[in-house]
Amino acid sequence: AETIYLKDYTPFGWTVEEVHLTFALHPTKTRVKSRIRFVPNPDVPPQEFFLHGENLTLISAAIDGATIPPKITPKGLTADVPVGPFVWESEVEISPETNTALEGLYMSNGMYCTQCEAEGFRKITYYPDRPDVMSTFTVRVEGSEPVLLSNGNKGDAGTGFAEWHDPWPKPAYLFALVAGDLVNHPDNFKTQSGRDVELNIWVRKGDEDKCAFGMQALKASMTWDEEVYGREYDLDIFNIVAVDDFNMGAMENKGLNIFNSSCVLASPETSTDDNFERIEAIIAHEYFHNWTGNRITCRDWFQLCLKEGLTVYRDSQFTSDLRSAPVKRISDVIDLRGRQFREDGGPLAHPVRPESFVEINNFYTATVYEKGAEVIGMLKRLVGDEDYYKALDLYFTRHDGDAATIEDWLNVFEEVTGRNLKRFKRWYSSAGTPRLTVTDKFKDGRYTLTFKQETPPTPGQPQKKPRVIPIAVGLLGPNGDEVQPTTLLEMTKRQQSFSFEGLASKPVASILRDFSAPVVLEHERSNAERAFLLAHDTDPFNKWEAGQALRRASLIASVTTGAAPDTAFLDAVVRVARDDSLDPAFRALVLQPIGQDDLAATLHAQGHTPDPQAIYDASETMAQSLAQELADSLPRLYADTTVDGPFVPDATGAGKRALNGRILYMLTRMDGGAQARAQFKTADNMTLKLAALNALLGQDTGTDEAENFFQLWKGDRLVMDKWFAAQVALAKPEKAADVAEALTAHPLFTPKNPNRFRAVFGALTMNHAGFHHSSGRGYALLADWLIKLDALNPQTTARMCTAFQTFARYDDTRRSLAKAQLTRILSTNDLSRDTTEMVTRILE
Ligand code: HT7
Ligand code: ZN
Repeated sequence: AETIYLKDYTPFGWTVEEVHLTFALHPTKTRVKSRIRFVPNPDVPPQEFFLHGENLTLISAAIDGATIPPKITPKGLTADVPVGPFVWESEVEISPETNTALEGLYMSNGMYCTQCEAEGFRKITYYPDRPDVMSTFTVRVEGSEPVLLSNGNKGDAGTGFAEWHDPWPKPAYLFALVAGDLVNHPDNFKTQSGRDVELNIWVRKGDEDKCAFGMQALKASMTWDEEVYGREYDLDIFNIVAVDDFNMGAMENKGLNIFNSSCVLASPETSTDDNFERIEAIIAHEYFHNWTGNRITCRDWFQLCLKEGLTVYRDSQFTSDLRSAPVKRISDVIDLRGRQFREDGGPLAHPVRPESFVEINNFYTATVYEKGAEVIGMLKRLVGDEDYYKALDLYFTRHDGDAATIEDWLNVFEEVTGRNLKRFKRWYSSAGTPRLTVTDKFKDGRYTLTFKQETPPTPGQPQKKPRVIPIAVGLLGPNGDEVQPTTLLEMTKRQQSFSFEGLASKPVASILRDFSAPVVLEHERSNAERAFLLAHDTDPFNKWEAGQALRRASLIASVTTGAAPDTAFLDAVVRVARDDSLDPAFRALVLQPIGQDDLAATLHAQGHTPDPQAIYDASETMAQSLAQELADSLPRLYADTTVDGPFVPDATGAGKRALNGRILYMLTRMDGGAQARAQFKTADNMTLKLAALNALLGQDTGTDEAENFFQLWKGDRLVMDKWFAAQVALAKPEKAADVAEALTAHPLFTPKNPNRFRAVFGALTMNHAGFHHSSGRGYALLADWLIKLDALNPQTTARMCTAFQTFARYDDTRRSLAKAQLTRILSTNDLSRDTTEMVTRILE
């Protein structure tokens, strides 16, 4: 397969002035007619006229009204075209019903829908399917479905047809069409300049009662973007559609966002607090793309972080403003370490702006999204809030309507601040997570911190240059008072010292406050100091981080030396758990176990070969010890998590329920499950019900409750995903693969629905000791199913292959078992380009 390089970028030889499309819908014989006006681009040397097109049956093609015979290639077509402007017309036939890849036009539960990002439009019609070709679209949809939708504003409509016009030039990846027997949850919004916008969430009949929260989130997002970024919505209508079969979370098509139903439908009975928060964030994310992605798009797919990093950054600001900023920051860092650091430390590491790819779908990664957002957070920290918003204003005015690059983005910051960002730009070009080591010295009232940065080699990048690292630091005096409030140190060299003067005694430094840079901080310090920070740090992130450091040190000692859980850790955490003055959400985060995969990464970085079973055993012992230490307080703490009144999915209630989950988990270890069974019976919302079921399953019990849950919810596909996932995620390591395999035989299991497939196999891969069981059963089962899935849906298959990305860190037995499965996948006939690229990179 061909590798595409950033350095080879060349603009398209024509501009596209107008696109007219007509769809005559049919499950297996949809006809798509296009009429497109091309005008030669005078700035580009002449090139062969090439239009992308895949899996299309060409019915006819014409230029300026005269039929032509184009030359069809596996990737598209070429044709002889006039020297000046011309009108291209074509008609193609496609088969949505048999399109199981969920890319292009496909069917989900009888409804037509599209997914065009990144390169799906070429499966709909012949077109220059690249993000730097932008045009206005007029679309006519013909079909017997009651609801016929496309991008932009409404045009004529009548029986069996609807027309849509999108006045904003857009790349083809933002095209969308939906047709089906849908019902809407309507609302409206008045923008800050007084424009009335019709809002709709379209769902299948029966889901109408699950739209109110999403609509509220949409309106909150629209208001927030006006208030914080001065960005207003720009069409008369904004439609959201919920689709069951979808490869990712959601898609920001202009004026017609399409959502995985799991990312928009919510009700207290069927959705957890985590679901509500995620839905709110994804609705905001897709809405925010209207400016960061749609009005200003990407020149090419190498610039993906331009829209994704910025939009993730914006949605994290939104969640911080609406909910709790510290809780959001801590949760984001847990996620970053779990997914992005994992990627950055292994064979799939790539820069935030990659320089080459085979299949772009494989680069919708935690590095592009989450590290991309971290880079923007660092930039904002370095230039300050005022200049950040000035730079953003300039970005929006200067590049509105453009297909832009990271250079364009950094230029506006350079212009506004007068800074030279050449070194900072390394965050975009260099892969890998920097390790930041710190030592300190105190003499004559002067406290000196010396930092060293080093980034381990990553594929294709053996040597690393130093990066600009913003390090937020505060100092605490011996009595716990803050003697130096948060100051930003700007590290630019490999090694650099910073001093603080006039201190009465040696302070305790709180370093990398608010996780001011995506680095691994290596700071040798005593457990007493960590416990001190957990008790006194004024920075909520570092307060939590101190507890993590204690817990991590104790677990590593248990795994490597068999040591019992550290009493300094147990005492400190027990104090936090009992401290009613602290936010329950924060206490829940302190009580949350460290992921076993994360511990394996730490062990590996420290030169050990991680043993998944030993990590599991140490984690279990730790959890048991914590439950025992807290045993006397558990009933009281449990009672305090009661939330009176009807369920409200806000941060306050969610925080209490998160703590409920942690306490109940411990209580179940002590009372044989009595409280969890009672909670399971009486809970009136999914958060409490699932917490109870999880607590029971975690103790290898709860069979009756699982059956009861199934009987109650077997008609609700999103709740059933939870049921599938919980059983696999919480199975004992030696049973996990068997449980997963048994569930694949369940009548409700289907690999065709990505949510269901991920429920079972995502859960298996997240059951660290289960997936990496020394029998190799986890590896073999996943490989069996990835091979089956690849024939249906390459995108989701390739994404799920990432479960194997850490295989090289384990012992010889596991390594060779995993390698054998990867090799087996790679040798499959007709393996997709997506999966081939992924497995090849993992094996390199
Ligand atoms: N921009 C979108 C990314 C995307 C996607 C979404 C659904 C299905 C397939 C997809 N390929 C790429 C989603 C986002 O980041 O907002
Ligand atoms: Zn996005």
